[in-house]
Amino acid sequence: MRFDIISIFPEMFEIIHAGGVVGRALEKHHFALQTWNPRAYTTDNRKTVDDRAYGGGPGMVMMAEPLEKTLTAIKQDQSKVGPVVLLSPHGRRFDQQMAINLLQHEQITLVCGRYEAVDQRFIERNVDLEISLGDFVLSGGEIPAMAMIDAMVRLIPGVLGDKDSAQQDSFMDGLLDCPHYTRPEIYENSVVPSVLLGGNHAIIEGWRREQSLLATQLRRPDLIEAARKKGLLSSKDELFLKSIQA
Ligand code: 9WO
Repeated sequence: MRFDIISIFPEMFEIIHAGGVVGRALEKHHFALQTWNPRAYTTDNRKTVDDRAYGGGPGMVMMAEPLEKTLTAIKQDQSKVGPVVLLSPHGRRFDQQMAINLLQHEQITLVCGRYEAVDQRFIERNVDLEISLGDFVLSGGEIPAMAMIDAMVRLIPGVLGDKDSAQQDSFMDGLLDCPHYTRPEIYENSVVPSVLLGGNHAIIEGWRREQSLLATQLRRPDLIEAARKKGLLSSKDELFLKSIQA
């Protein structure tokens, strides 16, 4: 997977190199990343990328031309180009399934807007997909772009260890995670559930599944319904859910 990122703040993406799972994956060439600054594709001395909004109102709008010229440069540089994605609150809500689907492409271009907005003509002419991380407004698309990259890179085979990727599978059930504990056994008078100390793996797995179902039913009942529709709940799961209805 290759990510080409259009941003007037390319330095923000240096943090990806800093370490952690994603930094290591980059070092090991599990994916590639290149930033492209629209200021490099301006023609005026001031390298202008924004201008006032037609119709008035506060805030500046990102101009179509520097963004489109940046895209042209990416297309000239890359033999294969996948979808052009704009990070925007208007977009389709990002989730784990979208991360999986987008990973099927060899290349993705992420467009990070700044100022108040992006000229609609750039969006209509060039953007294949608008993606939102949630119903909030930020000052730019860079942080959502990095969040998307993080979510996708974790799914690339070999990036996580075997133990961690098994963990991914439990999220693939569409349920929330069970509670986790580590040493000490007693912390400020609060104990670790005894089932986890017993060493019976079948019983532990059964407890974890129930805890996942319980947390999901309480906090995100919509995910229970979705898992049910996908056939991800066993009859044992259904019996447990019935037992906690009270
Ligand atoms: C801003 C905006 C505000 C209200 C309704 C729709 C909106 N669209 C945009 C927009 O596309 N803004 C550009 C990108 C330029 C200004 C900063 N941008 C942005 C992206 N702010 N917030 C996001 C974002 C992206 C993904 N998930 C959540 C927020």
